[in-house]
Parts: sequence; structure tokens; C-alpha cells
Amino acid sequence: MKLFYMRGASSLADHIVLEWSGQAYEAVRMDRLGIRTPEYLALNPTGVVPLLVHGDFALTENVAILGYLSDLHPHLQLAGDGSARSRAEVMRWLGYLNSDVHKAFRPIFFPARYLPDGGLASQLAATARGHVREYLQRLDAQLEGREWLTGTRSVADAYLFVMLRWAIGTKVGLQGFDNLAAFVRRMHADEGVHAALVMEEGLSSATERARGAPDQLMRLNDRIRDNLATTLQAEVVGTVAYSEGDGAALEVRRGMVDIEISRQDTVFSWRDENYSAQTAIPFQNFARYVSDGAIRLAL
Ligand SMILES: N[C@@H](CCC(=O)N[C@@H](CS)C(=O)NCC(=O)O)C(=O)O
Repeated sequence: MKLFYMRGASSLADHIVLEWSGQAYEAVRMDRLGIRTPEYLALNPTGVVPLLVHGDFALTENVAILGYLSDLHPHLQLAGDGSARSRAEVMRWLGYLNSDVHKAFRPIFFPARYLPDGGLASQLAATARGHVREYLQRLDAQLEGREWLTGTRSVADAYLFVMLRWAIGTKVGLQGFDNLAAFVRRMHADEGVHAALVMEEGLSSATERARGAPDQLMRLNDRIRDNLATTLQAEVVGTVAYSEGDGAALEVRRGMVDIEISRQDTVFSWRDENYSAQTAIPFQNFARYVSDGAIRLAL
């Protein structure tokens, strides 16, 4: 079985479910050029990811793929416990995530597809951020008193995780949504989620074998002393907060980030297929996060 995915795209939900299933699979990384080639379009004429190829069956659409994977592994009960009602509950949330929440990000990712006039793009994105937060409000309320959207783990939770990663990555943020923030933390602690992220983000083995924080900090200080500024990759593994203007604290997206460090501050940059963002925090805060283990340096 092969999953065609793009880094950070909605295909991450399918990737996570493949990991949960425990079955052997191949993940094929695509990029924007790759999904426009005649070979790919022959398998998926819509020219998007995800695409799942199982033998001679080429399946597109997240909802169909997630349903198919659930049906292949019924013992995992990833689409309910077998009753019509529990399946409908999973489909209710999957539908909401796929057709409402997912689409609400499009003006943030692709403002030019809506407005040729670039001058209005930031206004459009700001409005879209407000819409996404309205959707998040409903999801946060649903998670009140629950660990999973429908009470037990389902494919909808994998999709929710991707939407929340997008919310963090695009600076919509989860501030005020404590249930969603706790959900993201739980998912990051999940082995299947971690394995899918390791594959998608290409965490280097050097990072995985990261040295202890004191050693990393010492090496970092040496580099800063010698160069004044230094650029490297880091893995954000815990909560790393930053502020923009007078707004509430936001969280840096977890996963691999590029960082540029000077004596004053540290600039984080992250990039997915659809989006790239940057933010800065004071160097002292950065060093504290490294020593607390929330940031691992690839040094
Ligand atoms: N309805 C499709 C939408 C998939 C979709 O939006 N894929 C995006 C990535 S999240 C994509 O491949 N976009 C490529 C493009 O628009 O150029 C599904 O749910 O599978």
C-alpha cells in the first residue's frame, strides 16, 4: 500500500492512521510539481494529495481513504464500534473537518486564488483566521470532558490534529481553547503520530540521538561566541510560546524548524507545502526552552 503525501498537508491524517493500523506501507513524498505530472494525474486527476494506492485500487479524497483504512482494520474501531450510530458520529466530525474547517484555511494558504490584488491578501487572511477560530470554538466545546472527538479514538481525531497543526502553524493559534491545546499535546505524545511526523518532517537521526541539553547549550554558546549569529535546525518538542504585539501568547509549531540565533534573539522559521511563517523570541527565552528540553538542537 502506498500513500502519496505532501509535507504538512491534510494527507498527514491518513499517514497517522496508517501508523495506527500497524500495517506495512510506503509513504511517497510529493511536491507541487510532482502532483502536476501526467503520471500522477493519471492516478489522481484532481492533482492533489492524499492518494492511496492499494494494489490496482487508486483512492482519492481524505474521507474515503480514512473510511477505507478503518474498514480494513475493523478491530481498531477507528470509525466507531460497528453500530450505525457510532459510525455516524465519526462521519459527522469527519465531514465537519473536511468540508468546513479544512476549506476555511484556503484563503490563508492561497489568498491569490481569491483575490488577484495582493494588497488585500492580508485582510482576507485576517478574516479567514476569524472564521477558523469560530470552527475551533465548536471543536473545543466538543472536547470538553472527552479525550477524543467522539469519546473513543477515531479517524476524525487524526484529521483534527492536522487542522490544529495548521492553526498553530498559520498563527491562528489555540489560545483560549484549552481542550484543543491539551488534545494537541496528547497527540504529540502518541507513537503513531510521532512516527508519521518523523517521516514527513525528515527528522535527522542526529536530532533523534540529540545530546543532552547542557551539552547542546555549551556548543551553541561556542558557536555564538565565534560567529555572533548562527543558523541551524531544531526540533520543537514541547510548548514554546512567543508573542506578537500585545496579543495573547501563541505557540510555535512543533516539529522541525529553522532557527537563526544572535545574542539578542532567535528567529524561528517553518515551512510546509502551503505556508511559511517566521517569528522571534528573546535569546534568553530560547536558551531556557533548550535547557528545559522543549527545544532540541540538531548540533
Ligand atoms: N477534497 C480533497 C482535498 C485535498 C486537498 O486539499 N489537498 C491539498 C493539500 S491539503 C492539495 O494537494 N493541494 C494542492 C493544490 O491545491 O495545488 C480531500 O479531502 O482529499
